[in-house]
Amino acid sequence: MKIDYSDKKVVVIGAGRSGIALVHYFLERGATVALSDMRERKQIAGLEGLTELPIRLDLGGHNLELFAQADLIAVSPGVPLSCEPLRRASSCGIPLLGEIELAAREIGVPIIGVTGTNGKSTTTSLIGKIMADWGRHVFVGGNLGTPLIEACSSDIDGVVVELSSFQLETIDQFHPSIALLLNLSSDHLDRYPDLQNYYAAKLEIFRNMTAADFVVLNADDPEVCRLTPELKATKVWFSAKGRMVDGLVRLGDRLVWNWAGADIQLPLAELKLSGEHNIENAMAAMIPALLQGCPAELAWKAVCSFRGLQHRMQLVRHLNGVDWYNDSKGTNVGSVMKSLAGFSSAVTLIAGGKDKGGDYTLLRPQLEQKVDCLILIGEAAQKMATVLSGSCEIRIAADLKAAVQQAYIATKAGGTVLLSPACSSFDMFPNYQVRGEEFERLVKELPAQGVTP
Ligand code: UMA
Ligand code: ADP
Repeated sequence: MKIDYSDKKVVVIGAGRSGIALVHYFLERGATVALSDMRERKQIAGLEGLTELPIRLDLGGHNLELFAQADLIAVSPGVPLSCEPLRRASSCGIPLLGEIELAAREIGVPIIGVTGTNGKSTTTSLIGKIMADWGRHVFVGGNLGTPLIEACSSDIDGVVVELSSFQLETIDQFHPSIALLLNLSSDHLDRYPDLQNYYAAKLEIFRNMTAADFVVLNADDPEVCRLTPELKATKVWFSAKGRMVDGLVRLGDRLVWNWAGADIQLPLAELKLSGEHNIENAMAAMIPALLQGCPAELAWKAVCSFRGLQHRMQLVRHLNGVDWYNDSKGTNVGSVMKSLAGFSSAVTLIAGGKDKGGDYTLLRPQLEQKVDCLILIGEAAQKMATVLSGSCEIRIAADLKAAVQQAYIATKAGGTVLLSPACSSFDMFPNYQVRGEEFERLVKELPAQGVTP
């Protein structure tokens, strides 16, 4: 049922996807709405749809007087709670609520929440695909792209939501009936003071879970095991390394559902997604379906018909004997390590972007073994070049176009060019999708045969 906000003055912070969805949500529920963004109007895309609406637009900075008059401040995930205007508002006693929490207060159907450092979008999409093929009408979104608040206006019987640490920071009552924690490694150290704070935000997903709920955990991830000893919900594990846990175990070329005496085995050969990490994602995605009684064959068929998401290890072009891959969503060191694991030699890696404080030295062994040339772009380029010096040939390019041109010249037939940045895109692009699209466009323009572009 819709919550009545008709006597409330709401300030929405951030005019991105979440903020715009929040504006519509609050207007539909009668609130007096203002939208505040630190950027100037000309820097913000997508405001056209708001011009006719009865809202106050407050752009080019955050107005503390406006905040002080609010009954509630609705915060987009990209806006840190530690920023000065929000800290001041909070100290005046004004409630700060995130988009996920606001949505959760109204969503009346069971929620499957997916978090972890890597593999969230793929796993969330896989669960969504299984549920849809099983005939369930589920909302699939969250950090994946469609803000969860949009689920409030949908006629659905379930939710599958990808949750970032940013989104989990502001939850209070949010309560998934099944929560997945895929893995934990370093990320977002440009927002968190240390790894512990980043992990703590991730673990918030379990905050309200009870003995009636399930948590799906990766038995092969030491940090996940270390940080989840005491949870109220029932633990269901997955192990792609064959650990005999209660849950889904990979044994050679089969997955075995080792749960409550079940006799279910699934042939791995049918999986279309490539890479060890996608076996983990497929395993994690199967568990909610199996727990909910979805026929195993139906669920596995849905997983096996999934071809993967854009900007994740996508083959863009085979040109002059060279494979060009777009892995623009490889935005942290851990994900680049997984992506490189799929190659044995002769890789030209294009990396760099906005530094998130990751430990790039972890890439050294793979750079030494399989990367012939590392081409760096963006704000992080110099730092990465310094810490990775000596591991392979390293060049710095002025922009993505120059990087693609250098890769075209440097990579011989039989080799691979991989865009997998280990950084976010926000220094040079609005988001990772635009970075990936630009890469694909540039690659498609390259001439066949060895003509210098
Ligand atoms: N802004 C302010 N004040 C600030 C900081 C930012 O006004 O102090 C403004 C910016 O100027 C900008 C707006 O906030 O106009 C952007 O808000 P946002 O960063 O929350 O972005 P949205 O467009 O609302 O997208 C967010 C998620 N973005 C982030 O968490 C950074 C999207 O995840 C998500 O798809 C979307 O909500 C819907 O749920 C993207 C992402 O990069 C994919 N996520 C990170 C990741 O995956 O690593 C966590
Ligand atoms: P997320 O939504 O968590 O960023 P995605 O499913 O979008 O994850 O995948 C992004 C990138 O992360 C992929 O291109 C791949 O390099 C890497 N990746 C995907 N799944 C995993 C996993 N289970 N473990 C480690 N890395 C992964």
